[in-house]
Amino acid sequence: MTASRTVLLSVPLLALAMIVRGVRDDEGPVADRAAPLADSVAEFGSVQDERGWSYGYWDRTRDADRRYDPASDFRPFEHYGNDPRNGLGSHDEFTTGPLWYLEDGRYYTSLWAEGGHANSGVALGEYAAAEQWAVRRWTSRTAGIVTISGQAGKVMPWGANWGGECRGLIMVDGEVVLSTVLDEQEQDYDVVVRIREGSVVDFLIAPSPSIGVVKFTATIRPRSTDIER
Ligand SMILES: [Ca+2]
Repeated sequence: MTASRTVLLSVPLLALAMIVRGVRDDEGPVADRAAPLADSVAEFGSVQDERGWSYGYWDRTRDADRRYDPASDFRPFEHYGNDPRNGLGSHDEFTTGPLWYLEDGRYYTSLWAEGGHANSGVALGEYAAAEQWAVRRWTSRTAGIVTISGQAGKVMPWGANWGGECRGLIMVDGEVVLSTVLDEQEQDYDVVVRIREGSVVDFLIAPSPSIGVVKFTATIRPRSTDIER
C-alpha cells in the first residue's frame, strides 16, 4: 500500500496548496497536469550537469563541521556505468540500470535513475567505514513556486546489515524542505517550495546508520504562472 506524505512550508503556500489540491477532475489534481520542469528518472544520464541534473555525494565523516553546505560539501561522482564489485546493478531482485558511483568495492555510495545508495559509517566487511550521503542535484534555470513530488522508500533489505531505516531529505539552497524516513513502505511525497533562478535542489539519501537500496524519484512542476520555461 502506498502512503502519502505532504509537506507544506508556510501559511501562504499552504493556502495555495489547499486550493490547488482541492480541485480535481477526471485528469487528476491540477498540479499533475502541469508539464514538468524536471524529471529525475526520465532525464537521468551519463553526463554531469546535463538538463540541470548532477550526481554526487557528501562525505560527512570527513567534513569538519559535519553540516551539509551545498556550496562546499557536494562532490560529483566521477564514475558511471556498472559496479561489478558492489553488484547493485546486477541483482535479480531489482533493476538499477547504469549507476554513478564513487569507488566500486570500497564504498556503496551511488545513484541511478530511480534511486541510490548511501555508505555507512559502520564498517561492513571490506567496505570503508565512511558516512557518505548520496546527493542528486537539480539546478533551476527558472524562478517561481514549484511542486516537487515523487516516491521514496527502501526497495529491499539485505539481511541484518541492510535492515532498518535510511533517511531522505530535500534541501533547497541549503534549507531542508523535506525530511523523511525511508523504510520498507514506499511513500508518495510532495512539497511546495519557492525557487529562484540558480536555486540548488538537493535530494539526499542518508544512512541511519543502516543503508540499503533506496528509491527516491522527483518530478518538479510549476505551481504558478510566473515560471518561464
Ligand atoms: Ca560542512
